[in-house]
Parts: sequence; C-alpha cells; structure tokens
Amino acid sequence: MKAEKFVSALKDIGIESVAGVPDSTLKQFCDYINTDGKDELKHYVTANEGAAAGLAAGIYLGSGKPAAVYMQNSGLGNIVNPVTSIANTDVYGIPMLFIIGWRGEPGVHDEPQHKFMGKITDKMCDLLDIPYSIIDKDTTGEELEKILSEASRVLSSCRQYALIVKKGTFDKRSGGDYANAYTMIRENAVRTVVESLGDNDLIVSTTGKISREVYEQLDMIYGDHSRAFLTVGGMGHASMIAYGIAEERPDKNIFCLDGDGAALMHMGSIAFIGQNRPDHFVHICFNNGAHESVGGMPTGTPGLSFSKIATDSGYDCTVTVRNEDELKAALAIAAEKKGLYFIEALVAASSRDDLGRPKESAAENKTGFMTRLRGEEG
Ligand SMILES: Cc1ncc(C[n+]2csc(CCOP(=O)(O)OP(=O)(O)O)c2C)c(N)n1
Repeated sequence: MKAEKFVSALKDIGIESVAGVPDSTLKQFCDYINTDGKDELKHYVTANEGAAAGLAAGIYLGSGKPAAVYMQNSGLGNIVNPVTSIANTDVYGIPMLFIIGWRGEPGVHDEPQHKFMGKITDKMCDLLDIPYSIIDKDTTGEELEKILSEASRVLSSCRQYALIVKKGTFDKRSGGDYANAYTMIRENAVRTVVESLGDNDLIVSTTGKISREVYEQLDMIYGDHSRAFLTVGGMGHASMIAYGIAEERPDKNIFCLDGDGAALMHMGSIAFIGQNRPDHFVHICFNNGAHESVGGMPTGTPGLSFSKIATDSGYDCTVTVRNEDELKAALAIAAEKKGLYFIEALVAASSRDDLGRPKESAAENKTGFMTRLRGEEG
C-alpha cells in the first residue's frame, strides 16, 4: 500500500490531523507525512502516545473533527489512561482513529520486548472497547475504503476505532533521510563513555540502538556486559530504573544512557531525579533530535536544551558536548567528585547498519546484572 493512498483514504473520511510517536512498522507513512505529504494533514509528533491521544481529544473538542493517532503497539500502554478515562463513551465519548504498528505479531520473529504486547494487541483493543481491523500489504484500496467507512461509522458514534498495521504493509518509498547539524557519531560517544568506566560503575541504557551499542561496546572492551541493564522496552523509563538502583546501591556509580526521544517521553523523571538528588549519578542524554532507532523521524522538539532542563530540575552540574574531547572532559569532571551530573551529547542521527543485538534473552541479562551486583555487595 502506498503511504500517499493511505493518507488520501484518511482524508476521505474527514481526518485532517494526525499525532503520534514514530515506529518502524509505520516508517513509510511517517516519512510521507514528515516530507512530501507534510501539507496533506496537520501533523504533530508528541512526547508520548498518551499525549497524542490527549491532543486528539482537544482537536475534536475544538473542531468537531476526529483526529488520528499513530503509534507502535507498545504505545497502547501509554494511551490506556486517556482512552479509558477521557475518550470512552462512559466518560466524554471522544472519537479517535488509532493507527497501530504491530510489532511482535504471533508467528513473526521479533525482539523479546515485543512478544507479549504482540500477542495481546488485538485483545487490548477489545478490552478498551475499540473495534479494529487488521491491514497488511495485501489490503487493496477497495478493502481499505470499506474498513475506513466502517471506522467512520464508529467514529460518528463518538467511539474510537483502530487499524492494526502489519509489518511490510506500506510500500518502500524514497526520502526520509533525516540528518542534523551534529558530527559526533553516537556509537563513538557511547564507546567513550564505556571506556571511561571504573570498576564501580554501572550502566542503565535506554530503549533502541543506544542499548545495542552499549552491549556491543562492553563486550568489545571488557569481554562482558553484565554491568549494564538494557531497558529494551518501557521507553522513557531507563532513568527511573537507574534511580532505583542508585537508591539501593549507594556504593556504585550509576550511568544512565538516555535518548532525547526517550527522555521526552517521560520528562517528569528528570524533574524527579533533580529534586531527589542522588549523588552518584551521571545522566547522559544522546540528543540527535530524532527517533533514530525506528527510522530517524524527528522527535518534534528541535533545539530543545535538555541540559537547561536538567539545570532547572536541580542537577548539580550540567554540560552540553559536541565532540568526543568535550565528552571525555565532562566524564573526567564527573569522575573526580560524587554528584548528580547531566551530560547532553549532541550527536548525528545515524547508526551502523550491522549493529548487533543482545545474544542472550532479556531474563538472562537481568540475571547476569543482578548476579554481578550481589557478588559485589559490600
Ligand atoms: C512506548 C513506546 N513507543 C514507541 C516505541 C518505539 N521506539 C523504540 S526506540 C524509539 C526511538 C527512541 O528515540 P531516542 O530515545 O531519541 O533514541 P535514538 O533512537 O534516537 O537513539 C522508539 C520511538 C517504544 N519502544 N515504546
């Protein structure tokens, strides 16, 4: 299915606005509405999928027209609250069309963090009282029209409707090569951080390719990755996981390796950490202005200074770095004296095509991390 056709079919049922968080399953659609098709729909990239549902509610209240919300199925977790306690007909009855990328579809190989949500995606829609249709690469224009006409009927009764989109639904298209003005390669920056670690230092890394880079670099440099907890799912929660470990293990230095998209997704955690002031915590945000791990689509907050936010939230020492020498200098300052540090590393929006993935199961990696920590208990 061509993204252009899909967008025009959405417009045919009166959708004029779309909001969401990008996903690789929806990459061609996201690329189109970010580039060639940017004038077709009003488009908002939100911090998380729940925020997109809130925005869709506001658009409906303001215009009387339902909006669409796109997401990876992980985002269903974030929309549960606005759907159940705002949009559902037991409350206000606010129509929205959800476009959900189906990761972890049963029978299709995918990463561990997608398995359970993949299994329950349709059941989640049932539970949330959202009728849905599944679309894939074989869905014809005529079938899509029929599905959307049913969606339109449901929306007109102030309910929500979902399109569950299988991997490979949208035809490949050119364009969508996103770049920023930064030159530091994120993988090299991750290596610089990993190389700087002392025996007492632990890593908690965020969802996506940053964790895959951490895993690879640790294995390459130390032959072991047990000092890292990879937050493979739960995007945006790495910093609170890191904080929890910091609370329980004051004998360790905790390095949280975050992404700008993930930090935005649950931005309140920066405020929480700044106010609770762990003194053995280095929070590094690799800011590429993009959701690079799922295709490089923009995070929607160009120029936002994460280090200023960290300063205002109460971090002791914050700095923005643009190259590896500046990063090394910032890490050396953090190593000198305990404190709550924030390093915003401005990096290019790119990664290596042959970047590896963890070879063990997520549960094995958790056990490795915890066994190492127990073994080092003072
Ligand atoms: C709740 C949720 N929504 C969306 C995703 C899909 N997803 C995985 S990684 C990622 C991008 C993360 O962006 P950022 O933190 O900026 O790191 P980058 O990939 O740019 O290094 C997204 C959107 C997800 N895993 N979970």
